[in-house]
Amino acid sequence: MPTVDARPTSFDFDLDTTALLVIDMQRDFLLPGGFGESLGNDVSQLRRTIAPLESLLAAWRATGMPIIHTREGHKPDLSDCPPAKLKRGPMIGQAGRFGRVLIRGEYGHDIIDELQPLDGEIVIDKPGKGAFYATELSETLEKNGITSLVVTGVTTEVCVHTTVREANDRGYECLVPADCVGSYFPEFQQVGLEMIAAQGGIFGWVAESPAVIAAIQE
Ligand code: TIU
Repeated sequence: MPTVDARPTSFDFDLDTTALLVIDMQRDFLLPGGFGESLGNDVSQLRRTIAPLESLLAAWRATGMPIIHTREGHKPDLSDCPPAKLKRGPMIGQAGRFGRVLIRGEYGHDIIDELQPLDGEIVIDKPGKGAFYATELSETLEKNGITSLVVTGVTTEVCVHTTVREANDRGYECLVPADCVGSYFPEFQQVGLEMIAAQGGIFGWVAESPAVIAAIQE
């Protein structure tokens, strides 16, 4: 059984029951000139996750273990966007540099070129921050016999955290590679990771991706 050097303890996982989750690596959040940057955010804080994620994805693909990508967004008529979310995110559905912001089918809503899903990889569209809410993720994991998740993507304290919390309550073991998750805010990155591994691993484990890659290549 592969073992990863992680916080707060080592993380043991079974190659047959572990999936890689790549959360919301979308152009709207990551591209210079896109929605995220238009809000005044520093996208370089997210873009530093791209190279480590490319390496982790390549290693994961070589094992044949499941890979699930998610995208945050809404139907073109916004019928799946709660008014409360729209009120605090008035740009949603408006014209942005890369199409209507966070709308399915728009260029900006899709995953960045470097991390495009390959045929056979699962893509889950989600209207919320968590990947379990109003999606087919639970059924997909059950169908594939998955009990552990390696959770990556953006942003650390928003969609990654919400998903890890949802997964934890559903009984999944979650490992978060620190270099493969990113926040626009360095202080949230740091404390977001600390919160996961605190109290003996209140939500899961935190590691570095080279340790995960070494473990799956053993
Ligand atoms: N994917 C995700 O985290 N969505 C967000 O809106 N994140 C922010 O940090 N705004």
